[in-house]
Amino acid sequence: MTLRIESVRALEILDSRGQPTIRMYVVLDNGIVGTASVPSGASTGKREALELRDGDAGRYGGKGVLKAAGHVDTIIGPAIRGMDPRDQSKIDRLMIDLDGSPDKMYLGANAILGVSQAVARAAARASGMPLYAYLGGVGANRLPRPMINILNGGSHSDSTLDFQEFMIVPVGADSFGEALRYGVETFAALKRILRARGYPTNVGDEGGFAVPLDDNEEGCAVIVEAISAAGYEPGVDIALALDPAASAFCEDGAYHLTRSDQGITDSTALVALFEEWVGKYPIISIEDGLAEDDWRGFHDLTARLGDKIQIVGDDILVTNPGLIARAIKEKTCNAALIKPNQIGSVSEAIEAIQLCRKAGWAFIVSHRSGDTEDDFIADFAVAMGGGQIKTGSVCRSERIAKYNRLLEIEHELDGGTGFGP
Ligand code: 2PG
Ligand code: MG
Repeated sequence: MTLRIESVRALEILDSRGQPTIRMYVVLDNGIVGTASVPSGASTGKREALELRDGDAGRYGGKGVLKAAGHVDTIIGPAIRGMDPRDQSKIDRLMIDLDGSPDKMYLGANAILGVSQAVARAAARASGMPLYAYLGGVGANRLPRPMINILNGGSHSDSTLDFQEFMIVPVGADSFGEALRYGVETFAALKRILRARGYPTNVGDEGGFAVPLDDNEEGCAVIVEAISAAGYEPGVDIALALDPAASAFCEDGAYHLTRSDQGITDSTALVALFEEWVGKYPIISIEDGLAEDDWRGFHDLTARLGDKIQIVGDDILVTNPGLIARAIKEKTCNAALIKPNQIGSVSEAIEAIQLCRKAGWAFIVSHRSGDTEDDFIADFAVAMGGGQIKTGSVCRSERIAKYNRLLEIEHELDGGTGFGP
């Protein structure tokens, strides 16, 4: 079967924060269309591939993406016209070369990733396969374990918490659907508890409650309470995971916490705090516990806790195979967050996961805090063999879209073969 890309179009649309982002349409010569919408972060790592914004203060406060859309229409589209959409890595490589910069700053990582994902979707549709099977082959039958973000702090909400994400991981559930149900019931129990204490129950960017708690640690305590109130055993049925996103409260190498823990200013004290919490709460994963430039602090945290829990690099690694390779060598963490838009193409995100697998690291496919109804990452996680997925709370449709797609995939696979490593 011959397949050719006929045309590529880009459209400026809105993300879940009401900010412009980009949607692509890749049209094949047989009329099949693949689409993809690109997400956008708030707590971005400084080494992420560049999200091109117009900078025209007269439109969307400078955040428009018409330049990136223009690059798709005038540069990327004509260059990949006539190519076979199944040549994913060839197409990605061509776009990377056309851009020519290390961080995709000329064409924009938003432009390149959108086309890359839409090409994959078009190829999957044309091949008559669901996206996860097309990208992952016949062995793609394991679901990712969800990390569900039920308290939002940091730059994702106006709650008082310094730490950005307090997540629950239904470790005792033996299927994706059951894991999700555990999460939904705990989220509901947390709402009841917060309400009973007179707290507001409005939510932050990722759908977790944005609560003015006095202390970061109270976030862990109240979640443990909610797990029990929902009828589950903390640590056995449901564990905790944190993403402090420490770059956001680190300035000139010093950490500044506003909610208690004021004595903490250096990584040694922060590592000691995490160690204490891991002894007190069923925490199984800490992402960005230290800031993106604090490779030494990360190394210390991994040396102290890496044999007990997952130490995840997000801002420090930015899904970049080069940085992941360095972190593997230096034992900086033992897991990587995988955000396709941090690196800017499907092929490079796959390469990052392959590196993790080879090193015996875990990986977590992740959404962004500004996201859309696009559910690409759900299929992508299954294609990559499961792992874990981080896609926010169990409310707000841009988060639920991914969960619903995973329920659909689980059903299609007749349950699959459980969770992937
Ligand atoms: C993170 C992400 C996603 P953002 O820090 O892990 O939860 O946030 O998209 O704002 O970078
Ligand atoms: Mg993070």
